Amino acid sequence: MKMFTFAIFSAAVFCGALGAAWLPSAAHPSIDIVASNWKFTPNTITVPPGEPTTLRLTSSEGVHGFKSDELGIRDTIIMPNKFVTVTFTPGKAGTYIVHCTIICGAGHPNMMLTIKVQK
Ligand SMILES: [Cu+2]
Repeated sequence: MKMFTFAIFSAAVFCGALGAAWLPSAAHPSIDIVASNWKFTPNTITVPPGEPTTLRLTSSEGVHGFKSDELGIRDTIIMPNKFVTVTFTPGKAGTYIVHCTIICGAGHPNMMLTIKVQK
């Protein structure tokens, strides 16, 4: 009986490991970014080129905006305590600066997120 239980357990562990290895989306979890007055947290992220990346944006303070023509990120409004999701596929490796698109106060000109596209 003990042998039998062990066999089932082993099979479950083996299948679990195999399942994880075959899940392609596990390699690219979405990245949470919190906007506030006047910064994005984190303020720098690194994403791989040529693969879809999903950002989950929210605000803990104020209404902010997000957009990058270079990276193909559509104009997005970030509202307090709501999540908005954007998915984009960066083409070229490099460092991109994404500025807040809404005039949100004194610190607005310096409100930016750095997106590093690299392998
Ligand atoms: Cu802002």
